[in-house]
Amino acid sequence: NRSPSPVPKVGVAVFLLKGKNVLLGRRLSSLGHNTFALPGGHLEFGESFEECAAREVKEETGLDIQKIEFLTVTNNVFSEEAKPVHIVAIFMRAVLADPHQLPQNIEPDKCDGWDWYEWNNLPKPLFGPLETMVQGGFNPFPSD
Ligand code: 8DG
Ligand code: MG
Ligand code: MG
Repeated sequence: NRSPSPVPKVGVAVFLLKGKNVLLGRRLSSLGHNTFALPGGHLEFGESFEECAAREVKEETGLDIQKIEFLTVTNNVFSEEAKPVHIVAIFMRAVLADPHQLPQNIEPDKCDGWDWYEWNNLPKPLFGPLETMVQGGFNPFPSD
């Protein structure tokens, strides 16, 4: 039985910012199981990064976002997995279109639930790619 050669994929993850807080959820997927991660998912054919960010946040949390901006990109090779995964991760930031809107856990098979966490007091363990960025001093907030 031939399985196709694995190829890199593109992931888009969103730092949804509210005051000093970011939205995180504990992953229930096998990749990064039980770690806290940003909302996000895989880029679909023909999508812009901004479109993918808005779609994935809506699909996973029900939230509508605005001021969607590109922040950075990282290269993530999960070579320890049973099925190795290689994901080029695009990191965006955004804010709520309606600051009063509350996150819903729309994909309960993939996420334990969404909540706001203070940037200076992030939960543990963070999803690997996010942990690496935080360790490196990355800050998603506008600098002004
Ligand atoms: P989809 O089927 O809805 O398209 O995908 P998904 O099931 O929602 O994908 P995902 O794993 O949540 O996100 C895609 C990839 O993006 C993920 O496997 C690795 C990469 N990624 C990071 N950091 C983060 C993060 O903090 N959150 C999310 N959601 N993905 C991230 O490198
Ligand atoms: Mg996701
Ligand atoms: Mg998704």
